[in-house]
Amino acid sequence: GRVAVIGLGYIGLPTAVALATRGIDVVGVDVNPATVEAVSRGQLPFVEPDLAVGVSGAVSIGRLTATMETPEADAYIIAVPTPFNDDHTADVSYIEKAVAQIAPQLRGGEIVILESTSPPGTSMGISRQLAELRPDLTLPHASEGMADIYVAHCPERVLPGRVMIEMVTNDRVVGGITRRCAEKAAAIYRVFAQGDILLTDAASAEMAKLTENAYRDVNIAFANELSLICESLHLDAWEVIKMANRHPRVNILNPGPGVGGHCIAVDPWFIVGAAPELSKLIRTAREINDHKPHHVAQQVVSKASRFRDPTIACLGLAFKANIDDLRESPAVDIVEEIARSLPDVEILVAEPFTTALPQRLAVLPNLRLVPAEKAVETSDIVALLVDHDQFRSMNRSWLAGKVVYDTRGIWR
Ligand code: SAJ
Repeated sequence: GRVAVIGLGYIGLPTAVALATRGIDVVGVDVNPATVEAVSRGQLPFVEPDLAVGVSGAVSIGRLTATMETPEADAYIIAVPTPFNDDHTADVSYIEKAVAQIAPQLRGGEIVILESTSPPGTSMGISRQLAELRPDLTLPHASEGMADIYVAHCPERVLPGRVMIEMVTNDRVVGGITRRCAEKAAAIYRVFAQGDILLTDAASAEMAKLTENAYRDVNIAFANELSLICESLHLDAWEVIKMANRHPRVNILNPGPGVGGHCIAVDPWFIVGAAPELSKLIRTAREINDHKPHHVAQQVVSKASRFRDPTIACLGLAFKANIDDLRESPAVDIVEEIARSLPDVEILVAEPFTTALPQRLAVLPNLRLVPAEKAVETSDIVALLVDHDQFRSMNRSWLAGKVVYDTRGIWR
């Protein structure tokens, strides 16, 4: 059969490649003409290790094509973004648009799989939307027995930077509107998944995915709160955590400058949205992690007040170590806040994974992107914001005599 993957982003494209390189005919669908063009030529629209060779291979053997029109297919995998609105509610409009374009193609017997991380109830919503658009077809939520169309949720859980490995090796959760839906969806993932495939209902699968990222967020918040407490007590949080972690049942994560990325800083809000009165810890964790960049910026600003005409080095802009992704990055927020708070102070920014400052920073006249060595050399204050390997292995003697604010604890 043919699989249509809707959304050729960080998840959709690797999924399309994983299926196509194992002999499945895959049509990738995207609203962005540049993405469709790149993939059609066998090229990558973004950077992810090992994906480039997969795309060029899948396209050259004729198993992967890309288009802007949703085609007829036997299975549809929806992998579009679910951002959140200003009030932290989920924006499922991209999913609804994808479903609206799938609906006219259906003949009966197809499966529609939602991969996008979504609030509980979204898969059921897809089934209802399809029922409205196609009253001639039976949808699983409406029938006790057989349905014409199957709907399931199969959330991705791959780590950016390790997508091609984790896509194959991770266990997968597959939740169906009915058991039959889950079984049908599982058959598709068995084509490439080597991990276990766990069958459940759609809402449990939705909640399981959100729970994974909320768990990580809460644990990072615990570490971040500890770091604030230790700082106020003039203690080294990393030393305290290292000691505590030698207890056999304690495993505290690393404090940092805040939580970035498109998942962990977003998904917990979908749980809060589903049960606002009950999600006290999850909401507070989000607030602690969201507050951390402001705290870091203000610490650096207060250190600057000790100098008459200081220069500040900020090392790192990415949202985490050793990747080029600057979107939703606490480091970018911190650098912007420092630069805006100290308009007369020169700020030297080092980010080995980029050649240009993001627009938000490029407009600030007191900011410059320079190599790390130069930034450190010419500065009075050094703020370490990302634990890139390059910064870890930096010659420590460069830091002698500088005021250092290490938000990742890599230079202790
Ligand atoms: N961070 C810390 N301290 C830590 C760990 C992380 O401050 O101890 C920060 C990072 O610097 C970064 C943020 O948290 O700013 C998130 O980084 P991450 O590596 O924890 O996670 P992501 O966003 O790259 O990917 C997560 C993963 N989820 C979990 O580990 C539970 C991944 O498996 C998911 O597939 C992905 O979210 C997703 O798409 O949902």
